[in-house]
Amino acid sequence: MTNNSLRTLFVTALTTCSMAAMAQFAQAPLPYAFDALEPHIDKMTMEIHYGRHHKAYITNLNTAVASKPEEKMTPEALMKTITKETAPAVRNNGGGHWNHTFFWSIMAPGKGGMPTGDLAAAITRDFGSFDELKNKFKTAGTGRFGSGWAWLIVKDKKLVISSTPNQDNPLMPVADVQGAPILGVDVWEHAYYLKYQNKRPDYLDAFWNVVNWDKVAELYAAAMK
Ligand code: MN3
Repeated sequence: MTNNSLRTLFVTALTTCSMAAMAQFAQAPLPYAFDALEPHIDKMTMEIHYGRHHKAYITNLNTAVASKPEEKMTPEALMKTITKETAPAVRNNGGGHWNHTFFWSIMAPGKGGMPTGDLAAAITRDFGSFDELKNKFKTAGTGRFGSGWAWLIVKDKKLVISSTPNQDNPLMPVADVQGAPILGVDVWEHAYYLKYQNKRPDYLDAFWNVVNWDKVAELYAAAMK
């Protein structure tokens, strides 16, 4: 090996180490192609939403927590520390990172349909019917003025629908209603404007076609343990 190639190797190793130390929070690959949720959620929206919005939350979060204890936390542990006193950059970008990672995971191509098993039984028990859950979830999403999220959560072993402003979520002690999220939808305009413009209700109707009920059922089971 020449001196030059040794030197290149050494510099590469150093750069890799310092990058890893800086970038505590990282973006997992999208679990499907950008166009996989078409026609319900369009390719360009997914490219911009995942590639720019979500990515920017992570970049800004890493800057906000650099050399702070929060840097070592898991995203979920970080959410559980968010109070009114938390720096807005940590609350907003931390929430942005957790929320979007969650959102990508509860959608998938070729999904939709009806929940099954224990989850379906719990929906009937707590809402009367799946249609009633959908009505209440849509009301939470359309009723959130400005930007935010609608959620289906497990709270005290029951299913509850709630919504949060901005990038808050039900894991945060600052949320009005706290619980374990098992389903959520982004109602920021960046999530739907290219395809649906101002028609947020149409986007919320289309969302059901891409819900990954297998994943939601898994989250439900974990939350009930
Ligand atoms: Mn978003």
